[in-house]
Amino acid sequence: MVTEFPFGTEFYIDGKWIEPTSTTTADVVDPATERTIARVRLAGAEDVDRAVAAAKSAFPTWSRTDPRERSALLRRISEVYRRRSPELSAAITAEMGAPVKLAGKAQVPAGLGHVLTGIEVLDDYPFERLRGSTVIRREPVGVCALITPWNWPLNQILCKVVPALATGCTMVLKPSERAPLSASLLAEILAEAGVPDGVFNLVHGDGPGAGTLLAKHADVDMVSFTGSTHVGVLVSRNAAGTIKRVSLELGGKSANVVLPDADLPAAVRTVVDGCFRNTGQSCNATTRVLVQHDQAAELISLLEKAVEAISVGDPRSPGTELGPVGNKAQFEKVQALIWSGIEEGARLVTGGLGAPDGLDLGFFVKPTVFADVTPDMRIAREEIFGPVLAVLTYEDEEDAIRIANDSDYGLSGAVQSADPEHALAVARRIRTGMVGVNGAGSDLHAPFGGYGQSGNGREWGEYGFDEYTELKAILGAVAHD
Ligand code: TXE
Repeated sequence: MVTEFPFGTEFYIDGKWIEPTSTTTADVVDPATERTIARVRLAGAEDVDRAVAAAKSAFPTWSRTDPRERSALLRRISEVYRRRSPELSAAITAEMGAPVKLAGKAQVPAGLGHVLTGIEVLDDYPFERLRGSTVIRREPVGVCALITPWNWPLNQILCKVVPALATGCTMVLKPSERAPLSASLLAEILAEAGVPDGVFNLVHGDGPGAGTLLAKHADVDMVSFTGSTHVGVLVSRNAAGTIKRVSLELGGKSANVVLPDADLPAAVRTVVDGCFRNTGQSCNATTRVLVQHDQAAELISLLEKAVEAISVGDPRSPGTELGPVGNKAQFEKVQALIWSGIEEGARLVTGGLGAPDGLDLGFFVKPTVFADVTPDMRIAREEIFGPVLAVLTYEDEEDAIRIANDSDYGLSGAVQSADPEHALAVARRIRTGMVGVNGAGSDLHAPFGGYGQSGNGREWGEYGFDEYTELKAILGAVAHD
C-alpha cells in the first residue's frame, strides 16, 4: 500500500534509523478524510530493549556534559526546528486534524517555545549549590521513558524532551500511535541538530505493548506520561515494581467562573476559546462555565451566537477554526457523552448529536453547548475531550467555588471579573494546578500540572527541570571556618 507519509516504518535508535524487529503495524488515519496516510510499526520487546540499551549506554557520557554544551545543542535544535516548521505543521494537521491556523500558529510554536525556555532556564539552573558545609546537587535521573498522546503532539513531546536533554538525561520516546508523524520528523530534526547517538531514541508502539514494556523496564529510571487518567493508573502500577520515578499529566474538567461583575461579552470570548480551541481536545480546557443564575440567560444567549459563528470544516482551509476530533474512538466517545447529556435532562442550546451539515466524511462534531447542567451529570464530571461546553449556575461566590472544586480532577480553571484583586482571591481558593484570570494564556515558565486525578507532576520551565533530576547531598565536602 502506498501511504502519503513515509514515516513510522523505522525507529530512531542509537543515532540510526533502523528496521524494527516487530512486524505488527497500525494505520494512521487522517481524521478529516478517514484516509490511511501512514502505517506505523509497533515496537515489541526486542525493539524496546534495544532503545533502552542505547539510552543506558549513552547516559554516563551525556550526564557529565557541561550545561553550556547542552544549551548550544538546544540552540541548534531551535534553528532546525524553525526551518522545518512548515513540515511539522502539515504533519500535525494530517495526523490529528488541527486546523492549519492552529497547527502553524499554536501547536508547532508551542514546541519551539519549550526549546527556547529550556535555553533560558539552563542559564542559571542550580545544578549545584552550597548550604553550610553541604553541597546540594541536582543530578540527571537517568534513562527516561517519555509516553505522549496525540492532542498537542509536539508541545507534549518537547515539554519532556527539552528538560530531559537539558538536565543530562537520556531517553526513549514513545509517541501516540495515532499521531506518530510529527514525532518522526522531530527525531530527524534532533539528529540534524547533532544530538549525540543514544541520547534520544524513538520507538513507535501502542500502550499495551511498548507502553507497558517501557513502564516496567528495569533499566528505565523514570517514566513521564501524558494521557488519560485510566492509563496513568496502569503506568503507575507497572512502574511500581522497579520504584522508578513516575510523572503523570492527566485529564481535567476545569471550571471557568464568571463572577457577577465580569464584562459578559469579554467573558464569553474567554469561555469559547477555553473550551473549543483544538476542538476541545486539551487537558486544560475549561469545559464547565459557572455563572450566577440571574445572569445565566444573558450569558447563554451570547454563547449561542458565539458558538454558532465558529467555522467548522476542512482543517486545511485557512479560515477553519474547528477541525474534526482526532480519531474515530474519540468521535464515538464524544457522541456517547452528548447523548448522556440529553438523556440526563440537560438543555441543548446548540449543537448536539451527529455531524455538522455537509461533514459526514471525517470525524466532525457539532460545537455543542448544554445549559441547565447539574453537577452530578456525566457531562459535568467526565472529561469529554471534544467541543462540548456545560453551563452550570451558582447562587453566590461560596457556591461557585464549591462547584468549581467538586471534581475528581484538578488541572486548570479560570476566573472572570472586572476586579483583578477579587479574581485573584477567588483563584487562590480553586484547588487546581493552574488558574487563568480574565483570559490570561499560557506562561512557559510557569508550572504545568494538576491536583487530584489530574496527575502528580509539574512540567514546563524550571519545574520541568526539577522533575528530571535527583537531589543529592554531599556532606562535609567543604571545610567550615
Ligand atoms: O489516550 P491514552 P487516548 C483522554 C481523553 C481521551 C482519552 C483516550 O479523555 O478521550 O484519554 O485517548 C499510551 N501503558 N486523554 O486513547 O490511551 C498510548 O499509546 C503505557 C487526555 O489517546 O491515555 C499513548 O502514547 N502507555 C489527555 C498515550 O499512552 C499506554 C491526552 C496516551 O494514550 C498504555 C490524551 C499503557 N497501558 C487523552 N495505554 C490529556 N488530558 O492531555 C496507552 N498508552
